[in-house]
Amino acid sequence: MPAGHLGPLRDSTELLDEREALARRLRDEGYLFLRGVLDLPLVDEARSEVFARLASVGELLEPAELGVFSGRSLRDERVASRGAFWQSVSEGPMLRRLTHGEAMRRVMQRVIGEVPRPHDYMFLRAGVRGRATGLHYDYPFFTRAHDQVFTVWMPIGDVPLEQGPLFIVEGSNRYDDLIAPMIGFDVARDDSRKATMSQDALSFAQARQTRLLSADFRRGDIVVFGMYTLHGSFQNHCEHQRVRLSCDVRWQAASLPLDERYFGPSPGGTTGAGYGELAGAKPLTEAWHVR
Ligand SMILES: O=C(O)CCC(=O)C(=O)O
Repeated sequence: MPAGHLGPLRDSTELLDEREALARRLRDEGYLFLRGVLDLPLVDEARSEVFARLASVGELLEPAELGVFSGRSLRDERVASRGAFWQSVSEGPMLRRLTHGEAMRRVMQRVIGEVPRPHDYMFLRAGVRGRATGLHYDYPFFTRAHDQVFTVWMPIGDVPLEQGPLFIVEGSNRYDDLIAPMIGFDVARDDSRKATMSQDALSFAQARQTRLLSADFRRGDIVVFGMYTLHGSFQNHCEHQRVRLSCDVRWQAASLPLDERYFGPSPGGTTGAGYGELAGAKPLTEAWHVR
């Protein structure tokens, strides 16, 4: 990344007790970067829980807590259903205590200013070397009922830049030329266009003369952003084959209507295929070689 196009996320942790300023920052910048707001031992327990499941299908070297990819997967040999396996990993008790528990609820109550409600369906991501997420807005996935939905992206453990964390495109919440044509776009109902851009993030940032904002994430940090904030993730470049573990969960005011796809004991997810539609349900395989 040329230095001019990479920048730091602005830390808004000190605004957590100032509801108006917090809301203004989210509105103005399209995101909130909040450091150390989660219970750190719980992050460690959630990480161990997920990594133990990946190790059980041969994807991690022992000790599994280090999260080092083994270079192979026995997932399809050992589990009857990819979707059922991924749902059970995504609903692990420690993970859910972290992602849907009291600390998260307190933070989101402050952000939303009302009793918050998280989606039951969540996107757990175990990214091996070479994995990245292309540029997109979350609008086409989550705004069927209304657009007052917020994504919470959370590293589950430290995720330094070399492991390919989330980035936010600075100022993208004011890109009216991209936002206006997106209004009404529902990715599950309109297959004539794609939610993810084909342009790579760096050339996009160069063309727009903007920066990709990210951080060396530490356990306990979160980023909250709205449906009109362009984002993606960098490629995992870790030489030691460490898996980048993170999740993203959507939150809204409990008083607002629900998009039923994402709630209940067996949520269908965006397309209705349940947890089986997620990239996370696929066995881990390295996407490319750094050298
Ligand atoms: O973690 C990633 O790779 C992408 C996350 C994302 O797109 C999201 O949180 O909406």
